[in-house]
Amino acid sequence: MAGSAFFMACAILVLFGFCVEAELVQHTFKVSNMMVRRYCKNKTITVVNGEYPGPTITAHEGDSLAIQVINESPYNISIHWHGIFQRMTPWADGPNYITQCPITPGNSYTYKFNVVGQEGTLWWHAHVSVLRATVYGALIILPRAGVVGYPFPNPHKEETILLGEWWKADVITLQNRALASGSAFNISDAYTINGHLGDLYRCSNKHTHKLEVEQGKSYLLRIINAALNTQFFFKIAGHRLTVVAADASYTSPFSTDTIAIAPGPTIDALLHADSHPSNYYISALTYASSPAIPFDKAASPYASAPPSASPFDNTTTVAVLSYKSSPPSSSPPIMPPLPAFNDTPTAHHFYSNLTALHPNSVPLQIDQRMFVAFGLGLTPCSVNQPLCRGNAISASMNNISFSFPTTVSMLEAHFRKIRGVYTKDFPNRPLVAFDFSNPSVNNQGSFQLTDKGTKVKKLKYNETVEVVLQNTAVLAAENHPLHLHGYNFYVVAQGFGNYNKKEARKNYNLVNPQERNTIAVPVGGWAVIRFRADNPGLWIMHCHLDGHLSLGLAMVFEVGNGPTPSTTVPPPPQDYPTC
Ligand SMILES: *[C@@H]1O[C@H](CO)[C@@H](O)[C@H](O)[C@H]1NC(C)=O
Ligand SMILES: *[C@@H]1O[C@H](CO)[C@@H](O)[C@H](O)[C@H]1NC(C)=O
Ligand SMILES: *[C@@H]1O[C@H](CO)[C@@H](O)[C@H](O)[C@H]1NC(C)=O
Ligand SMILES: *[C@@H]1O[C@H](CO)[C@@H](O)[C@H](O)[C@H]1NC(C)=O
Ligand SMILES: *[C@@H]1O[C@H](CO)[C@@H](O)[C@H](O)[C@H]1NC(C)=O
Ligand SMILES: *[C@@H]1O[C@H](CO)[C@@H](O)[C@H](O)[C@H]1NC(C)=O
Ligand SMILES: *[C@@H]1O[C@H](CO)[C@@H](O)[C@H](O)[C@H]1NC(C)=O
Ligand SMILES: [Cu+2]
Repeated sequence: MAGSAFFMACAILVLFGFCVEAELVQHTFKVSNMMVRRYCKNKTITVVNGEYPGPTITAHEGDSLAIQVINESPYNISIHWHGIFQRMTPWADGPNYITQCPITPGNSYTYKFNVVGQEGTLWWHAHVSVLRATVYGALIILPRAGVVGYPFPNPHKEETILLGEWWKADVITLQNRALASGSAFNISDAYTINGHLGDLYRCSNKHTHKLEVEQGKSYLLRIINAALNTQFFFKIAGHRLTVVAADASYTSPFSTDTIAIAPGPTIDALLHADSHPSNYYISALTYASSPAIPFDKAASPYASAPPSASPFDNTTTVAVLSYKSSPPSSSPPIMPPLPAFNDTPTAHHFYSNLTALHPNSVPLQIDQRMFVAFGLGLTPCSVNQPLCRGNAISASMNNISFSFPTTVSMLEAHFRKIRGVYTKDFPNRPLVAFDFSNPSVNNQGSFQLTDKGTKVKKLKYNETVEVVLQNTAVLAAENHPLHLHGYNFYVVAQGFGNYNKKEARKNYNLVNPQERNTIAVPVGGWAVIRFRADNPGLWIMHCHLDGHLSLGLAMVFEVGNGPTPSTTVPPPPQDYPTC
């Protein structure tokens, strides 16, 4: 009786669009190589469904997704749904050799998962080698239909802005070279907005993204940094932006003229078209956090080359914001004043000033405390690096440079209790403490060498975790965006220098800290994150600068099952790719 009453109510409400069932959102992703033209030259890139950037997935909170990925490319592929919790579907998370083996050429895998308890802008990208350079797209989760809308005035329109990088050379070739020589991945030749280089690059003015607005209306910009290795400053001439969400978590409205965004994060911001009708540049250029470090070759026997300010791509990409009412004009669009490349105060102001829209459930009692020092380092060249001389560049967390397994995914090894794939001894703190953020650590060679391993930190279901993330200055102090799979975490504090518990605690935000899936840890500084391990599975936490992930800047949490069937990881799906 109650059931049919509900049905009746629902049937009536449907007429008014109020009672919408969760839907199944289905897509087919064909991954293949394709020719595109940039810089007046043709180049083969790997894409999804012949689109660059790839297709946008739109769902409502509460929906189920089924995305069949068919690999018609010559490369191994896997796709990660960046920021999706994947509760009870860790098999669909995507990172190569962590939760699955790659989908080999000619094969397919259907990623099935629900989007529950999160809404806003996320994205998807390849999580194998450097294919993420062109295999990416937006994943937008709208509020559950008919329930509550946005916690801000409805915008007139929504626009997705995907920031990316462009290399003239083939990225797989560049990666193979970097691996063989033990050197860093090449910097990009250009930046892109929605796949377009923009007016300022040679031979590119027909390749400029355009955004047309109407005077007096407001627009929701869903900004995604899909670059492999570049943090961006993002600005629009003549306009301020109001940030309303980050990483698909609502924030207190934050007004700014500059957005800083690391690779991985997303920012939702409202743009009010309230300026003089004209044409304005939307611009993105790098935030290059790495300052030059003094170096004493004699005192540093391990380093083969002096560390320096990391080289960076010193170019600017633009799109054009134009008012419908603006009179035709022959003068170029208005350029915003741009921050300096190393403007850390501006980046930090943005990164550290966001707060959650509402007070949230940040854990107050902590079961597991970790202190993780991480950054770059060196490791002796290995036999499969024929072009390497002496030491190869490496990266580590608590001195462990993460090695990916090759024969089985870690999640499958966990599920089937296969031994010898990984060990459960990821250290809770560095074995050797040193003056982590002091640039002179470069003159003390033994801090440069890293160890190797495939180690997890084991967590019991529902334990609360606090991780102090301490950036080191080894080789180069740099802002590293650390991304955790399977969870959002609360960023309770961040700062520069070495973490000092007593000082830092005074400034912990335990009321409304920003909730993120990625934290850009300040250059030469630290950040403190907290989360509750209520999502069983194997979850990688890694630097979202792709070049650092491949050097080993990663570790994995192994989170045990809960007490009930609904908190226990089910067996892998039928079509799960094995090695
Ligand atoms: C370059 O690519 C364009 C399509 O993007 C195509 O029409 C043209 O034939 C290509 N040229 C060469 C030399 O492959
Ligand atoms: C990539 O970087 C290496 C090392 O800096 C350099 O020798 C090479 O020319 C670069 N390759 C390209 C295509 O830019
Ligand atoms: C970057 O390029 C701009 C414009 O070409 C130039 O003014 C600036 O000095 C360059 N900066 C660096 C660090 O190379
Ligand atoms: C905003 O950032 C500045 C540093 O750039 C800091 O001094 C200030 O306390 C921050 N405000 C909030 C509310 O976090
Ligand atoms: C890291 O491990 C390497 C290799 O075992 C060792 O040489 C180095 O001293 C260690 N560094 C630190 C800071 O623990
Ligand atoms: C997990 O912890 C929360 C907070 O202490 C508690 O409310 C919940 O019941 C716990 N869940 C389980 C399954 O233990
Ligand atoms: C592709 O994946 C298969 C299965 O894991 C593996 O055997 C092969 O070596 C991989 N190929 C490359 C180029 O990584
Ligand atoms: Cu990094």
